[in-house]
Amino acid sequence: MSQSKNNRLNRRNFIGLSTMAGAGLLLGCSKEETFPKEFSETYTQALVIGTGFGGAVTALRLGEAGIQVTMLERGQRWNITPEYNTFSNYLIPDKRSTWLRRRSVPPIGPKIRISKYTGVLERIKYPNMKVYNGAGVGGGSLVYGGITIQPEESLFNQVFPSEIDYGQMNDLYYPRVREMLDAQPIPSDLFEESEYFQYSRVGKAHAENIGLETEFFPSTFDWDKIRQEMNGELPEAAIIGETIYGVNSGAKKSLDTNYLPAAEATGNVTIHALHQVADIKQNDSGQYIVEVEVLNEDGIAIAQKTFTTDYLFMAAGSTGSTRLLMRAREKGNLPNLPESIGQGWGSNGATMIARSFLRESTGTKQSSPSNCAVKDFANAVAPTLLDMANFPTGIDTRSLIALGLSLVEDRGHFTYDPVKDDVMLQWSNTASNKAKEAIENLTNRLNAANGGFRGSLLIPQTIKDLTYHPLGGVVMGEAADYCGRVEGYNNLYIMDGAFIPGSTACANPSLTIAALAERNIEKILGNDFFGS
Ligand code: FAE
Repeated sequence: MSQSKNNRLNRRNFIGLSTMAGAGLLLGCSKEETFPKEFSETYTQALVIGTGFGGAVTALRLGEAGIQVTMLERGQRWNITPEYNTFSNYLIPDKRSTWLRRRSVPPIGPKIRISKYTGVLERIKYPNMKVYNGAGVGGGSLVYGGITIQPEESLFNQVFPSEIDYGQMNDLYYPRVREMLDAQPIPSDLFEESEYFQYSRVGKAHAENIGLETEFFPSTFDWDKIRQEMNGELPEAAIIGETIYGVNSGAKKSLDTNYLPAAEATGNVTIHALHQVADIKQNDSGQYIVEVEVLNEDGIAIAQKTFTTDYLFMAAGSTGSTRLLMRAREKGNLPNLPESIGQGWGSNGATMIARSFLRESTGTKQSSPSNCAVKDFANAVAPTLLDMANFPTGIDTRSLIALGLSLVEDRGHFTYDPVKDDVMLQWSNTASNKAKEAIENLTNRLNAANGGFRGSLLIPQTIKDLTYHPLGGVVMGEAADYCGRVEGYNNLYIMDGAFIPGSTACANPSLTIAALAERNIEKILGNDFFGS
């Protein structure tokens, strides 16, 4: 389609939106201050929704190939300030901690009243499952623990179809991501000598006492900055446990410090923060129309924009992309989307556990990040990886917490509610049971050999109804092909955790999501952009 016809279509759309807005004001159905005040329309060759792992990889590689890219991100851009006070305090959270809620929502610890704000951590509460996501430029990397772990081949092949070749992932795409993220394991002197990592040493020794292998996985925390925090050259941040609301010293190498600035440096990629995608449609020429609400920092829509694009990349995360695509299908905006969209969702078999009344001290100081994992792949219930985590309270609680990731088959699906125009996860109250049994099996063996009890004063025995790892909804080989092309439409791609079949095989997901995005964008560029 010619550019001028494209502009005509956009203008029609623009007038439609303006008329709707006017009607809204006349009917008094929106408060004046919450109603979008400005409208604009833009054409972009490629558009990426979301700036997390899938989106950041996609934008960089498109930009390097000379494609003009617009990235839309609902959350804010968070730059480390000279005063080192960018993010909310960890133990006493303020509004910057939380995405549009009146109470902070830490998975463990006190929930504090705050004002509604476009903070970094989102919690979505579905029946039997609470899902945590990052919100802001950098997506989940703003709130994540930096664990950059590659699944083992035999487990990977139990989850992923044979079309995803582990050898190729291992040789090309996993190393490509690790290099871009500059992910490094904990230096041995810090692990062996620092009082801040006493908890990790205890956890590792306990696992080895029952014959389990442990791994120092690469982390995207900057170990030099952690040393600087320890010796007072930087303010305390990671070393007092900052992670899930951001790290004020800048010790976390989130995507806004690597992939995203590299994408912008190509000169072809523009990131729009506080741009929340509301709806996706298609015009008569097959271009995608992306309708956006521009938010202020309190989350109030202050403008509407429409973007038109030839290539649309979905990277709003498992829950975000699935929701946008299901709504587009159910409302008839993209009616040819397959029924399989919304299916195949999994929690990555995540369960949190605590062990307490241990014989050894676990330290009064417990630094982020998590740095060592226990491999319990012969667990009698299900193969399980245990990420040993820190829970700094300032006192020696003689307890340990950890995140278990078990290879289980339970899956949920999303349904659409036309009245609310929203989707709901259907996750049964027994769906997390096998993962819980696997982690309890491991915990009981650890306690029997080393002393200790399940649970602690602060943490229940197991927390099985929440996940930091939403995966699936637009799954490879079902709702999309094996390179992320969504079924039913041309030039529509899924690049994020929604593409993954519910598990990343006993590994935290960010590395696999990014590596698959590297793989898929290489194939998409070769075939769909520059193919003969
Ligand atoms: P994600 O990174 O979630 O990015 C999606 C982006 O889309 C976000 O920036 C959203 O704000 C944005 N978005 C959503 N809806 C819209 C919309 N309508 N319009 C515009 N923008 C939108 O997606 N994984 C690890 O591997 N290691 C860890 O240590 C680890 N720790 C974690 C700790 C926490 C507390 C949490 C919540 C997660 C953790 N994860 C970890 C999981 C990891 O962050 C997650 O798997 C990835 O971030 C998912 O990447 P995606 O590209 O799927």
